Amino acid sequence: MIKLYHMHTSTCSKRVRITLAEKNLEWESVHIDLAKREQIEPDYVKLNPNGVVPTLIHGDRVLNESNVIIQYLDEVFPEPPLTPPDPYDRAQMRIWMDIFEHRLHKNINIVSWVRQERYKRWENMSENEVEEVLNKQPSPERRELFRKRLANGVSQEDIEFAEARVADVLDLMEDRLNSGPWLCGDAMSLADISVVPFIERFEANKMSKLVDWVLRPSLGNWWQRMQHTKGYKEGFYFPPPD
Ligand SMILES: N[C@@H](CCC(=O)N[C@@H](CS)C(=O)NCC(=O)O)C(=O)O
Repeated sequence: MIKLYHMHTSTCSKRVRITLAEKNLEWESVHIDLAKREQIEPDYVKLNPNGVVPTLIHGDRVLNESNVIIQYLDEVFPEPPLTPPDPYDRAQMRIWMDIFEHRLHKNINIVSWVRQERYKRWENMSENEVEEVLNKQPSPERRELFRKRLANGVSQEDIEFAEARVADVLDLMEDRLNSGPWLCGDAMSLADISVVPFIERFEANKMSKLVDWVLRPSLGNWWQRMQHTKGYKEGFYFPPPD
């Protein structure tokens, strides 16, 4: 039995839903509402010590980290394979996934704070309430990140720097996709799945240059291809809870 703790709009949750759909796996949904801070409730933190989504439960096994979860799923449910057979291609796949999490996701998150108005989750709270929520954050890094953002905000300069770092990653992808339809190997892999949820986020964040496919035509073609995959069609969207 597979149970996924996720949020309908979360990019990391989408990675897992897309992989589950590609593999045609049945799963039970437990929706975690980040705006209501359900991710830092003590019962959930027992499953995910960082207080983030997603978390996957497979039988009695608990897994965190979306890129690790999708690698686990691909190993346990090998059909259809989403990892290239060649060890070098597999290494490249993991490098891409690392770039997507630690460069792309990290920088998108900075932009989303302003453009997706994430700061509004902290409005209309007294100083004590803010402090209480910060202290409930299980991860010291996230606690400090929120504390700094609430104190100093995110400047236009920060946004421009973050957007430029995302553009660097897209340039790397364009370069790679000039010589083949997928990021590594001959078929779609977990690397492609790991990044695809972010493309829609560029539009939502009004990062129009990043979705101007005249500037990056190979990436635009890849994006078209990805939207036609079973995983994307079935896993990207999840109905919001009532
Ligand atoms: N590296 C983690 C990152 C997870 C993460 O940042 N999840 C976001 C949603 S995409 C979250 O739960 N944020 C909670 C918050 O903002 O407090 C993973 O890939 O699973």
